[in-house]
Formats: sequence, structure tokens, C-alpha cells
Amino acid sequence: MNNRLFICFIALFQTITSLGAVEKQQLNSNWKFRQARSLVTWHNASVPGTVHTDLLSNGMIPDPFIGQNERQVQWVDKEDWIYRSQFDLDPTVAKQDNVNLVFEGLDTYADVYLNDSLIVKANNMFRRWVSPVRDILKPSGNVLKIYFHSPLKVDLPKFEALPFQYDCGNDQSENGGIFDKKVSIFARKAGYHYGWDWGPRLVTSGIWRPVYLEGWNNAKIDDIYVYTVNASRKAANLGIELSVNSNAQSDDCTLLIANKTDGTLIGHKKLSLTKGDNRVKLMLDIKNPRLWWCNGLGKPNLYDLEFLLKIGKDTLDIKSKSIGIRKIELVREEDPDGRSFYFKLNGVPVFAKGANYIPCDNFLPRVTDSIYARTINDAVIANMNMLRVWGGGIYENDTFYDLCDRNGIMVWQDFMFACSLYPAEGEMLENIRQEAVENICRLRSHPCIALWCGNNENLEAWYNWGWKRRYTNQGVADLLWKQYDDLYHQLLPGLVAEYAPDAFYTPSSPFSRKDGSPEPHRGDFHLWSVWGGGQPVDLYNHFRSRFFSEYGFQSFPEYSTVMKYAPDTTQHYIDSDVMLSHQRGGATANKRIEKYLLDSYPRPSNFKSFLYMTQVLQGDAIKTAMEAHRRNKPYCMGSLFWQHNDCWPVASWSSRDYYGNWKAQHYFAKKAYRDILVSTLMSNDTVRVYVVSDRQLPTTGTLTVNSMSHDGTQVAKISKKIKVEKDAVKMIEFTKRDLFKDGTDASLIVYTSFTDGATTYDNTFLPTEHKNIQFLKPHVDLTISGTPGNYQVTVLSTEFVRAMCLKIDGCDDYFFEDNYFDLLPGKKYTIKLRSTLPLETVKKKLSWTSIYNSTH
Ligand code: BMA
Repeated sequence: MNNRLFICFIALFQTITSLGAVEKQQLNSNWKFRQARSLVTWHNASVPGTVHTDLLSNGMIPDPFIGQNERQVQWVDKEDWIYRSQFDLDPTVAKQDNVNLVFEGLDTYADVYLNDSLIVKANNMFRRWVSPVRDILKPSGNVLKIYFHSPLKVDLPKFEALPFQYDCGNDQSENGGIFDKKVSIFARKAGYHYGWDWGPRLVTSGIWRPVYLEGWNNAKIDDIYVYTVNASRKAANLGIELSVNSNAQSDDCTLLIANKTDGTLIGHKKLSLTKGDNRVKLMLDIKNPRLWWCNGLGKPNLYDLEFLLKIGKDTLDIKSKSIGIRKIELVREEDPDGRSFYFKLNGVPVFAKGANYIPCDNFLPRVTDSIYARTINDAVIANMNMLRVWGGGIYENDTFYDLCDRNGIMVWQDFMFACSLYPAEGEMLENIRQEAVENICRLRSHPCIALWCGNNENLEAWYNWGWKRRYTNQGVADLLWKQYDDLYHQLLPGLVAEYAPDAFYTPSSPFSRKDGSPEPHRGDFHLWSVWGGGQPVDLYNHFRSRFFSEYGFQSFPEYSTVMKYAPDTTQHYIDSDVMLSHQRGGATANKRIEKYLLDSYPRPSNFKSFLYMTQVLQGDAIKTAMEAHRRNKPYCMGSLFWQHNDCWPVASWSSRDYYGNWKAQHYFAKKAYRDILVSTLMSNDTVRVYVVSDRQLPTTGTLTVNSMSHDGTQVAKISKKIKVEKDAVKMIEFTKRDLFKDGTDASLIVYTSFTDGATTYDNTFLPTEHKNIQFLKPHVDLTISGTPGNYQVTVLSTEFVRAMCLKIDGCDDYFFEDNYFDLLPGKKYTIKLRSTLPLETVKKKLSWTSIYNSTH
């Protein structure tokens, strides 16, 4: 380390506060809004916010998430709205030579006036809007006014003008009262706002991200891009590119880069700036770097860097950035099986374990940092290493990616196009180009970003959903394909290559080749034959693909959640109006859940039990898939189920409901995604037990297979010492006779466990369908100990308890570390319970159910 530079750097830091870095003035307060047509009445508004949430907090609309209220608010998107705020200029900002007004996000068609000058005409919610306003600002009494045009009114004429329709099946235009006029594809706005098969139609408008003034003198750092050129455990080579905006020509500039943690200077460069935008490039060598690893493979090490821009002795700007040193590659190689699709992190092939992610709310500004933190933490504790930010939502907030960086969650990032064709030409294509450049630049330094993907299922729709054939007019079909090709095969990959050359791009998900249907042996695949196609869950055991980027199964949320949207208990049956309006997967979806359930499980005894049973059904189905995918490693290298979260309370494919409650599926994922999985599969007379290891070293341990009856009578117990190679699958075969002796399948449980001495991994396997099993009435001893924040619940039963589910009735503030677990006869099990409730309350309100209890 260079001592002279270090001292100079410390000196710089000491003077920094007194020097003019970029000054910010937040403009998120003091807002009012009104319907454009109502000329007089202004109401209080929140920024960031939406028209809907402002109407709601002013008591002007009912809560659209309750009952069928969504229907009563459909007028909102047909109106224009005006937002207005008055502010005095901060003297610190007033002193600056340059002042920009920055909107981090405007949803969507918005004319912005500052002191009556029109300064922005926004038309894309995914872009930032920056406008130089130094000359328009006054010291006091500035008026900022935003006119939001109804997205429907703007886009309907575009629809009417076309002789054909763009396919966009998820747009619930009928619910919006505009018949089949699907206009969502004309707006660069989150697709799910127009409704989806898990979401309501709530087409928002508003200042959905923060707004502020930023002022600076001379020069400021606009953007910092840090990427890993090479990384090994011994040395890393980083590329750094800065955009610096300068007022004037200057030859006396310096850029300093410091490691904030220890104050060391790790890079510096003399610069000569020209007026306007400057690109500054440099390389950094880091010895013995602490590499960024994903959850499960190592620590997600980050370096907190500080970038200082100086002219002569004055510091002009200072910016911080946390970076991770890592290489992520998407490996697409021809091989004897077809074509691979897997990720390599720092040279290590990674089996991707995770889920698809949608926005956490229909009203995006309501997603607080703590909701983001919980959402990512729930991925981490379920042993996930990847989330896919799906293309019908948004490019997420910075907080989301910061959390993924810090927690080792790799992000598969879709561009915001899903299940639709888009008019990608002319101004729209240019608008998309800007959107893509901005978002690539915003996200490109995040170590979590693993892949950019052009769209969700648009190619599949073209070839497999009959879209190509539907356009019988050849001219129209050619035009649509040209637009598809221009966007996903020309524009977006070109922009990724230009602005994030270290990143990987895939044109669509699923994808095998440009000009054909997705093929499971040649790329990523969405498996919807189970659920959508009505095929039995067992198909998951046999259907192979190189990477499952989607598969899913629906359930209802738990009773406490249903009570929030359906407080009227007369609505508690699956065909009721409210239950149907909180099910967007099609008219038959609730029936489909019921059919799958009754085909394989005993009949639940009441509505509450039914909700619970659908979660067990869903959990069992997705567990089957997760385990099958992992058993198929390395042919298959990824399993991302649909979906990690909900945007409102609803029956859906989510593993956690809108309120963050874990469904059975999330608990099952936590187990199925551990670094070692023990999984059993039976066919004819053979029982195969697989031990799947994601560890990077060989593991030796004891595998035990224990078959017993539901009252605990042991039938057979076989233990073996085995060695599982690193990152490999070991299979051990038994005959049915070995394990079951003369017992019948229906009366047995197969309990498998693998222990390496320190940790035990286990699983239960029931050799026959639930509906054919005579579950015994469980006699459970339950004790609770501990103090608020840290309770232990111990359960012991003389009979096997399938999918034991603990709840604290009427309370929200609790989390069981494990739930919906199988309790073996005679085996004590202690579960940690996090809750701030007093012990007495926990004791009084703790209840449990199981398959037996829910069906008798
Ligand atoms: C997928 C997604 C979504 C959809 C989900 C459930 O294919 O891409 O568009 O919501 O299935 O049907």
C-alpha cells in the first residue's frame, strides 16, 4: 500500500464535508392531488404513491383487496389526475451552478410543469426523468405540477387505429369495462397492473418513486460501472467505467478510489475532462480477493468502495458503491444430450435453486424496505440461490438488488415483456431502447445479476400457443415477427453487449433456438403440463429438462389471509363470488385444485381444513418436482418454481402469501433445497434412494432407510456408510421386499436419513396415495418453553402425523422455523418459534392440525 497516497486520501476525507459535493433536496412532501375534471377539491397525497392509494387513504374508494371491491375502482384508470406541490429552494441547492429535477419513476403518461413551464413529457414508468431546471427555479414558492393522463385514454386510440390486435392474453380488459380492447402492450408500464392470472386489474398512475432536486458545481459522477474481468482466489482484475458530467474543460482532475472499510486507496487516475459527458476507464488489480459467492457456495463478499472526484484541491463529488468480485457465466454448449443451460459462478457449475418473483404489491410504493428484506430473507432461509425477476412486473428497486447482493441470491433479470406481442417499432422501440439502457446501467454493477432475458414466454406463445397461426394475414404475421426479432434478437442483446459486456443474455424464457419451440433438452423450460395441462403430479418425476425456469401448482392462502379478503363467512366456498374474484387463474382453477386434491387425498372436513389441505397438496407436488430436478443433476441444472410471492391476497401458485405467511410449499422448499437432499423414488419392485449433494467436497456419511407402520412398529432398518462425490448424485437401490417385508404399501412410512456426523438430512416417503392410507388418530404431547422472541415447541406423538401444521390463532406476529412437517411415531421434535407474544398467549392460542385432523 502506498503510504503517501493513503495519507493524502485521509486528508481528503477530512475536508470532504466542507466541500461542495452534489447537494440533494427531496421533494416528496407537501403534495396534493385531484381528479383533473374536479376543478376545485385538492386532497392530501403521498409521494412516492399512486392515485389508488391516495384515494384509499382519503376514504374515497374502498380497499380494492377486500371482497370484490376491485370492481368498484375501475373508473380510476379512465380519469386524468393532477398532483401538485409547492416548495422553497434549499439555499445549499440554490448555490449550485447546475440543478436537475429528478423523478426516479413516473407512472406513466405524465406532463410535468415547474412554475408553469412544461419540462417533461413522460411515457415510460421504467425510466428516470431528469430535467435541468436552474433557470426556472425561484428561491421560494416553486410550484411543481404533474398532469397524469389516463393510460386507457392515451392507449385506446392506438388500439382503435390498428387493423389487427396484439395478443396479450393476461390483460383483463373485460374487468376494466373496455370489452376485449387490450391496450396494455402500448404502455411501457408493468404488465400485471392490467391483471394477470394471479393479480387484479388495478391500472395505477402516480409518482411511484422518489423525486428530488440535485445541484452541483463543475462536475459530478453520473454513473459507476464495476465489472470483474478475471477472478480467482489469488487475484482479480476489475474494470471500472465512470460517466462524469462536467461543466467545463478541465485538465486538473483526479479520481480516487478507496476501500471504505479500511480506508486504503486502491486506485487513482489523473483525468482531463471536457465539457459534457466524459467516460473514464481504468483497471484495478486486487490480490487475494474475497470472491462473491451465492447462498450455499460461500460468502457473498462485498467491497464497499468510495469514488472521489477532485479538481485541484476541491472535491467535486463523492459516491459509494458496494461491489462483488465474481464471474457468472451462462453455459450453453452442445452436448450429447442436446444443449446445456447452466450457470457457472467463479468457474463452479451451480445448480440454481429458487423461484420466480413478481412485484410484492399492486401498489408498488407500498413495498417497504422491510417487506423487501423479508422477501429476500425468506429466499435465503429456504436455501435458494436464485430468483427470477419475471417480465410482467418491474425492474425492481435498488433495495431489492442490494439485498440480493448482500445475501448471495443470483438474479435472473427479465426485461419487462411477458406473454404478449408488442408494437416494437418507431418511437416505441426508441422508448424501449432508453428504458433498457437505463436499467442495464442501473443494475450492471450488482454482483447478483446472473442473466438478462428478453421476455417471458413470448416465443413459446408464438410457436406453441397458436399465435403464429392465428395471424392468417401473412403481412401482419411478418410484421409481428419482425418486431419480435428486432426487439429480442437485435436491440436488447446489442444493448447488453454494449453496456454490460460481461453479462449474459437469453432472448426469451423458455428458449432453445430463435426460430422454434422451446425443447426441454436444449435450454430452459417451463413445465405446465402438471397443473395447467391437468397431468398427474407424478409427471414431475419423469419429465426431464436442462433447466426448469418455471413450474407451479396452486393453493389457497391460509385461513387468516382468506378472512382478510373474505371476512363474510357465507362466502367460504370455492364457487362464491369473493373466492372466485380472488382466483385469477381462470374460471376452473378453484375446481382444478379441488379435483387434484380429491383425486389423491382424503376429503377435508370443512372449509378451513380444505384450505390447509390445498397447501399440503401444493407443497407435495412442488416437493416432487424440486426433488426430481435435483436427482437429475447434472443433466438438469436448475429448478425455479413459480412463484415466490403474491401481489395481493389470492389463491395462486405462490409459496408465501401476500402477507408473507409461508405456505407448506415454502417449508418444503427449505428442505428440498438444502445442500444435501435425500430423496426416495419407487417404481414397480424397486425403491431407489438418492443422496444429492451440492457440496464442493466429497461427503461420507451414513444412510439409513427405516420403514415402519403408522404406530411406529419397525418393519425394516438398513444402514449403510456411503460416499457421495462432490457436486454429485449417489443412488442406492433396494427391493421392495428389503424394505417392506410382508407389509402393504398403504400401511408404511419410509423414513430416510443421511448423516455426515454433524448434520442430518431426512425425508419421509409414503409408498401409496394419501387417499388410500388409513391415517391413525394422533395422540400428541405438546410443550412450549422459552421467552418472547425465542420459544421452543416440542411435539411427540405415538402415531405418525402427516403434515403437522402449527398456528397461533388470531395472531400475525409469529414464525415457526419448521411447519407442515411429518412427525414420526415416538420421535420428539422441537421447533423454534419466533414471536414477541407473551408465553401465556402462545400457550392459549397455539393450535395444530394434520391430515388426519383435517379429514375427520
Ligand atoms: C407462467 C408465467 C406467468 C403466469 C404463470 C402462471 O408461465 O410466466 O405469466 O402467471 O405462468 O400461469
